Amino acid sequence: MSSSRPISLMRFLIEEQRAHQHINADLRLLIEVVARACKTIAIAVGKGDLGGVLGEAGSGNVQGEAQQKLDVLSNEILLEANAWGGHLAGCASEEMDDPHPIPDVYPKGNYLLLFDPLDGSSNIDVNISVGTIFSVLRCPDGVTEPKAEHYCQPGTAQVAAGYTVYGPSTLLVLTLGHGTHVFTLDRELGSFMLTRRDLQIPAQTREFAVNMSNQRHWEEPMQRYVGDLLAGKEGPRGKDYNMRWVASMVADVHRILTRGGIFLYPWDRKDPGKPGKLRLMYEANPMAFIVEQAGGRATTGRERLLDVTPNALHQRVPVFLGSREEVDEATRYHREHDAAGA
Ligand code: FBP
Repeated sequence: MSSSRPISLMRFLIEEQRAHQHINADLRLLIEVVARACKTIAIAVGKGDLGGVLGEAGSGNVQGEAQQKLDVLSNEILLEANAWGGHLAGCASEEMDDPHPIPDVYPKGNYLLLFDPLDGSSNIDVNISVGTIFSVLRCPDGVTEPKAEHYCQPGTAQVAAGYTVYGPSTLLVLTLGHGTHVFTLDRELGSFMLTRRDLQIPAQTREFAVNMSNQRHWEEPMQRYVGDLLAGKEGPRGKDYNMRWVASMVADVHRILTRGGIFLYPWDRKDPGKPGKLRLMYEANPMAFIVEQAGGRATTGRERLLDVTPNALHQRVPVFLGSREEVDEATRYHREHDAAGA
């Protein structure tokens, strides 16, 4: 970044709006409101036990998962912040079965916001980085009370996507379809400041991220692909690979955006009825948009993730994303397997 003082998120958005037609006042306001909500979540996360926010909430979500107190609190913070701004027609969350309508007392807007309010829930109580992931779609014309089917748009329809990492520093990573940019929260100023513009993921890598404990449940091409990584320079890939797995998607993806790598959460036989663990609409699609805008690649192992036609708000999908040549290689193993009709 040049020696000049970093610019704020607000100034960045205003300049994007002036320079390009892909952002208007409503979308700019929406991004600023989400960023402000993430600042509030960052404070709660930072308080930890002192704020009484650790541990389970005693309730479950539509995924059948036990909700953490911070899942529920972060969800409420995002709902409250986005209710009155007039930029949304509705929002949907990992923590809510159905879409959340904008209360009638407030004006409605043209955008739909989808979010995973607190990603990496299993890491909350052990002080490992967690985050918030969000995706923005247009509300279909003429729809005033958006239902789940109105949110089910392919990832290519996203107009913005981002994630916040609550780690040693709080980072907001954002794309509006014109590159991927990183903002660091200046805790003194209370503002997100632009610290990396137009991030580019290295095309090649020697690092992979996967939960290896699921290996025995993987299908053949996935077994062979990871087997060849582990075989290192003596194997068909001819180079040694290192492994990392934080088990917070935001942290694993941010590492990959910063220095390259491949993130893998494939389908497995552990629960054959489930097409994967991660959710398409508010985990896989926003991350795929961010990664592609940073020169990376994102597939299901077989097809481009952003081209997947959603059929349910909380549907799950296999995820392969990161350095484009490595994701192409992993996808090639699966497509050749299918072509061989094995
Ligand atoms: P949530 O915490 O939002 O449910 O997200 C799912 C997640 O925690 C991802 O962040 C992470 O990549 C993955 O699950 C970890 O899965 P596992 O515990 O199977 O390694």
